[in-house]
Amino acid sequence: MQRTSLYIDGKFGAPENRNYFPAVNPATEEPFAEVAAGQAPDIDRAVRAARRAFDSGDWSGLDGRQRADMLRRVAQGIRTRQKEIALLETRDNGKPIPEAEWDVGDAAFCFDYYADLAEEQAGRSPEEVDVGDPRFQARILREPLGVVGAITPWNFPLLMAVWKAAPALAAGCTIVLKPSELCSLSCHLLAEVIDAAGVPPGVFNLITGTGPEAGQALADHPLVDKMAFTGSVTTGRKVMQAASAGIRTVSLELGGKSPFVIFEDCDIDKAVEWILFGIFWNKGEVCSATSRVLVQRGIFERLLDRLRSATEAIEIGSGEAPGVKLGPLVSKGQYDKVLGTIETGKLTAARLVTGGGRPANLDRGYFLNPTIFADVPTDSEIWREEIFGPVLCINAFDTEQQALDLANDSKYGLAAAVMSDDLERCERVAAKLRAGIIWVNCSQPTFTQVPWGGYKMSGIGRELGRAGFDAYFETKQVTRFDHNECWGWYLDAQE
Ligand code: TXE
Repeated sequence: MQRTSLYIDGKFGAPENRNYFPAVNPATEEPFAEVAAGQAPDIDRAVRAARRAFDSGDWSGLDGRQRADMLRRVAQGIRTRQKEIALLETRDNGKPIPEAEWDVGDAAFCFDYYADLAEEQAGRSPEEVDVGDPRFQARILREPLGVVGAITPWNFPLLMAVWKAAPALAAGCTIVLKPSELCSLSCHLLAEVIDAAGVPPGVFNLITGTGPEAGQALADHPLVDKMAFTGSVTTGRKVMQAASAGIRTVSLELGGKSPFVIFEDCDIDKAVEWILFGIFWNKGEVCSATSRVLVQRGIFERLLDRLRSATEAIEIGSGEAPGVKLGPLVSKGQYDKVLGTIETGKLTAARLVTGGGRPANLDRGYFLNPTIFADVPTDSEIWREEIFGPVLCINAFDTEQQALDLANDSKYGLAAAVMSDDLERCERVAAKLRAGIIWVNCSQPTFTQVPWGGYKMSGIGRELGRAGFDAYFETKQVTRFDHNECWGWYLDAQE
């Protein structure tokens, strides 16, 4: 069985304790690889390597164009190994192969995109600022922030790591990546690609391991300058608490319970297609999943009918099988959590429209039927809490204001979507939805060039786009006294 290693200071090697844990294929429930279980001593070695690499200036001091060349080699390396990485991602996570290939393509693009920004930044001169006193000259410089600790989840294992690694490396930072213990393998391949691209030792380090043993040690490490985290609110809070002890910057991308508002003037098939993609893509294990759908009453029952039949036609099975659109949930733990939440939903006054349990023909693997609840009490757990599985809640509304009130009544604010043939109305609603990502007449398409992140408890900071690059810089002012006279506060000004 394949065994993974840690990647520290440019070398692949075993964890100090020589411990490993199994990677389990969620479609078969069988272990298929052994993952290195890094712990605090490994994290410490990796952070020190990243610190040395940063402080030496071997990476941060390079011209952005040189870093860009290296990052483009990483992008090319990912593309060359796209099929291999996608297959591994599917075995580890369960997602259908076309979705995994999509992720790998996006990961390569992300490296190219930030390579372009690194190059652009290198060609820019520092901003000069008029401070209103001719004796002084002030400049604003941007410098790479330092050592980044990145903790990432299992739903897009490669992509969430790349959303952090690509801009951090492009900016000139060094990084220690701790992926989720549930899906670590594609990040191991990423380390191989980065190594082969010739990125200097210590610039990128990979420690696989559990959250409490490796993740917490990274979040607590005093030599880390910034923590970039994607995951649950509970763990995000711990990362932020640890950062408060060391006064470190954090970016947090946490959960969501995103609404999708559908007005009765729109085409029902179009709406159904985007609703399906909004909640069943990636098995609903998507932080921005539009898991609360609000449909104007005039088309509610017709749309629900069409949605039910389309949902029941979704092909469920191993992500490796052709034509499958819904793979198994990532793990036994996630399967039990989602099934448990469905059971609590059945106890409410909500109407179970379809799904609600295991597909009868699949007795192994963490498979669930795509599930829809309608007429859901808005104080119930299934309406308010993130489920992170293929479970949709759908309710009717009458007026635009009522839709907005229902949509915004959430502790989360990651994403929201609106659909109507009346574009003015879409824009009006988009302006009033309290979320960091708004989709109009669609749900979920995500582009590297635009910022990603949430309002309220969905997080702090933005990834992707220019904002995702800026997040890896410090700002420095250099103010120069440029005058022949003495300043004249304590001593007299002289000619
Ligand atoms: O998340 P965790 P889990 C939500 C989703 C899911 C729930 C639980 O609702 O059902 O969270 O998933 C690391 N110090 N999201 O338990 O624990 C962990 O090893 C430092 C939404 O997998 O947050 C992993 O690398 N790190 C989310 C990462 O945190 C710790 C995606 C995320 O795992 C740690 C994933 C600790 N004490 C889950 N404990 C999204 N926003 O997309 C764990 N980790």
